[in-house]
Amino acid sequence: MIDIRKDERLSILNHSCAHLLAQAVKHLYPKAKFWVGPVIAEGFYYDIDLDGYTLTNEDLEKISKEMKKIAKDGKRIYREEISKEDALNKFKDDPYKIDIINEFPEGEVISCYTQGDFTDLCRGPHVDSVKECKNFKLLKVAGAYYKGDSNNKVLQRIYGVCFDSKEELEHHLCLLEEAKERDHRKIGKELDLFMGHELVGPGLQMWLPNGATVRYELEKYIKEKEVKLGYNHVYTPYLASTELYKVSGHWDHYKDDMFPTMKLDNEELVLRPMNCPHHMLIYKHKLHSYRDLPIRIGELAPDFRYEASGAVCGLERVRQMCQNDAHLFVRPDQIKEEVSNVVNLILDVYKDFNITDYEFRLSLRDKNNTEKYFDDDKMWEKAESELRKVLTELGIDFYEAEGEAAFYGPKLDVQIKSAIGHDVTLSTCQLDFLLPERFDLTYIDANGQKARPVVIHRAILGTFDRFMAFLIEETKGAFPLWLSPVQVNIIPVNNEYHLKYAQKVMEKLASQNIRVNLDDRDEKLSYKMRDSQSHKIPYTVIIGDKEKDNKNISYRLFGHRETETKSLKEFEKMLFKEIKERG
Ligand code: TSB
Ligand code: ZN
Repeated sequence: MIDIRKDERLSILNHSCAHLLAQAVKHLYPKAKFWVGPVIAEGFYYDIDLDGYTLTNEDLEKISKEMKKIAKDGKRIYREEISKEDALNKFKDDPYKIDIINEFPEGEVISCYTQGDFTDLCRGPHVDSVKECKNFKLLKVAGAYYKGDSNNKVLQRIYGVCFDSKEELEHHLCLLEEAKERDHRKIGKELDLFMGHELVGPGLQMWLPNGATVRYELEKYIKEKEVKLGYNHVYTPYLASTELYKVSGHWDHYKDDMFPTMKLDNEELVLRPMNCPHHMLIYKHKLHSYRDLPIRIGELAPDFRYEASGAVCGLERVRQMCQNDAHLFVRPDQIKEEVSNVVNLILDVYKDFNITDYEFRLSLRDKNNTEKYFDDDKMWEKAESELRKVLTELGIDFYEAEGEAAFYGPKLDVQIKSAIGHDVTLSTCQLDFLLPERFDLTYIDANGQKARPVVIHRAILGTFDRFMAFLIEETKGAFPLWLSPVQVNIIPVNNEYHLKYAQKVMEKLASQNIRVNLDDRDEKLSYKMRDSQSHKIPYTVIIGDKEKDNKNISYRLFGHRETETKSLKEFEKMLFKEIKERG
């Protein structure tokens, strides 16, 4: 989906359309007061004070009609530059604009744009005439606190988008519709994959049997891969003493993202937000020689983070998550090779899942934010330059983003876009010189001296939660065979004549660990066939007279109209091959 802000022409057009919206609202609601109307990735919005009135969809239609009328009139848009004093005078009845004007530094030029009977304070630039804004769509309206502060008044935020041509607008609206259809929350409900409940709370999802099956397969898949690459998996507790996080530095730099402490008698416990501290202790538990390194400790590990209730989103952003986590303890001379191995593992996994739309991001600290990031310039510079060097040498394209690092070090994040346009991190690989210091980790080097290892934190699938959200949106719920909750659905044409043989087929497949369902409901064949498709089951087997008499099966692949016939043996062989290859 296009990011409107990244296209100069579309930015100007959408910003002009926000003014057109404000003008129409002013016509229909003369008492309306306007706050700001910026361009966003999805188009534009305008925050409007309607004195407590909540706009309905019918209102949006009326506003839209008025906008069309104004656009048709085709008034020119004029720019005017005025002094602060004149601006204060001109907008004296509009407290929000006065607020903006007062924030202008003395002496700076203030510009206004006028179209017909409407003038708005604006830096510009704008298109020449309101006529250019005629291909727009108002998308929705929502409440938004003035200045984003929940102590303030709720304003009406109207969202819209504008294009140069009707065709471009329609194409964009089609994409939006498709994105809505792909939203993992919608598909998750339709396919019974996961659910939330208000009695459990925001950001706390329950994986239903279908979703749990997919997750179990993902867990097996990634664990097998990691074991082959020399990882050792552990289990560690989800709780720890607050002291652990004081040692690690989480207490100073990550406390706001954690659930509050549980105080019992003279103990203080906390739910862990990350697994690194536990893994540091596992490393420290034994003496290590330089020859033992790298040591790779992996865990499929539940973590708890106090995400804002407004920010949680289906499985994409949750408060309890399960990381596909590992910490690699390496010698400084092994950083390059181990980071490369992690990057290659990411690329290998992406190939298996056919993930092609992603970007590598080098996430750096914000030097001025000493609260969020551990304060040691030298350590940061070393870690950042090491990671940058490895990436450059690997020939990986990446962009840099300040303020996105972990508190303990810079990260190489893989960014993807969700269906509804969220930019989120899927995989991550992080370089850390700090935690080995804080936990006083050592190994014995080739000269028999104590030396400090470096830690690489990495999560390939990220969390199973977020990966599942991504996978649902990528596949639209039509999982590959090896992941499908139900792999084969058997439909007897007529229960009276074909059920017995159908049951036999089911038992045979089930005994070979194929996930199979027998649809023996007294419904029409066509209904059951449609139902099988809507549940996105990869193979639908049909058992009728021919199949029963010849002792074979006929099947239809998801999304196909043709039916193939095979002996049960051949069918099984084909399934095994496809499952094994995880194609
Ligand atoms: C990789 N200590 C490291 C670990 O060793 C760590 O915790 N890194 S992290 O903070 O970046 O989290 C790892 C991954 O978890 C992220 O890359 C992201 O894919 C996923 N993730 C983070 N927050 C959430 C959340 N609230 N919901 C779902 N997944 C999340
Ligand atoms: Zn970690």
